[in-house]
Amino acid sequence: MTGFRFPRPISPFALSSTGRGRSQWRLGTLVVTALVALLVSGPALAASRSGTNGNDTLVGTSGNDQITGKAGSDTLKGRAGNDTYFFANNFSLNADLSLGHDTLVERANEGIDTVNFHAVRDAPVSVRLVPSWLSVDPDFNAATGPSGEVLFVFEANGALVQSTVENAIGGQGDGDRIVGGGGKNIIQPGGGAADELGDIGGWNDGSAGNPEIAASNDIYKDFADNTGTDTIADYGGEKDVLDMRPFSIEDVAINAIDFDLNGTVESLQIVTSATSQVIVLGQFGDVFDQEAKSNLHGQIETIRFADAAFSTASALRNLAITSTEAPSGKQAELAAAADGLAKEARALTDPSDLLRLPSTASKRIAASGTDTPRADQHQKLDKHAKSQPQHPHHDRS
Ligand SMILES: [Ca+2]
Ligand SMILES: [Ca+2]
Ligand SMILES: [Ca+2]
Repeated sequence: MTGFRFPRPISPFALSSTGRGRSQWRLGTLVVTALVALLVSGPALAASRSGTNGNDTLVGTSGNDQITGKAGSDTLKGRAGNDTYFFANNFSLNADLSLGHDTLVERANEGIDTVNFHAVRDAPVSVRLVPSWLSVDPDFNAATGPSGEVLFVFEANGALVQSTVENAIGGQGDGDRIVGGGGKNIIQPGGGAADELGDIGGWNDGSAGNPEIAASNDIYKDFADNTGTDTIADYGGEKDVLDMRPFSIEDVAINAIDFDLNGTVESLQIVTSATSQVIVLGQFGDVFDQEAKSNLHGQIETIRFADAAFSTASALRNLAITSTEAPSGKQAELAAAADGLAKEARALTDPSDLLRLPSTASKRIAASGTDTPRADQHQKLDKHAKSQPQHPHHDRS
């Protein structure tokens, strides 16, 4: 290299008799400065974190992370970004075969996050995304499944902090129950039959009842793997969406039905096969007197198919009439199955409790005026803390 020189102003490698050390120091500073700039301003890096069947603490990044705690009592922290948490059968079964629980940590400003139970196959999952009803029952911000429970609440500086989870995907088994609250929720049944979906944003059962919840605009989607009856009860909102894609209008039979058998047509039935359907309770009017009892206004404002979208109740109602009057070959087959399917759906539904809310707890609290659920939740967290093995872990939240 002797005798070879870069022009001095351009290269930090320039070998002057006096400036060598200083140039190298400058180079190092430049590189470090550039790296820091990249880390600070560059796109957030997402991570995929997977735990063991023991008790894990998994911490995401500021990007959109994928977090899988597996079995055991895990603490899952997505931090900022739109994170997805994955759960399978036995998702909080401890090594000694006792049932533990996972703790999900997501503060309100930390992205739009999803709990995905699609890998649960053996039993129903129940997901409730209603942190504003913690005072009614801690189960309103939690999810349960086969040998699994995940609490959307954590303890910080001795106080309980509610996590905010926006979206939920059900399991492949039958009988999932997913309920959204005052936030904008995306709810997916996840496959299987007899899934009950809904959103209680808009709830109002009077001053003596549970706290009112502001109406919210929610999305229900991904019904292609439904194998039986899925029902939707959405309390309020002005821009709710039922996304029936990939079905097109020709793939389904659409009926306006008298679900509560009081002589008035009020619900929407979308038959998707001879054995499967989606029912929107109260799409066209009051169902089971729940408008007066709890302020259920079941209308979904936009119903989207692969080939068309309907944004007014009247357009959909007209389509329901047309679908019944002049069915094509496939639609005739679906229409023939419709009455039997409606009966099946009625048998699955509890008219007084369409979303099977933890009503026992709500009555107990309403009667006593005490705050036992919070105590319950503290006990649960305390028990959890005691069941955790004593090992150092780095808590960065
Ligand atoms: Ca684990
Ligand atoms: Ca997050
Ligand atoms: Ca909602």
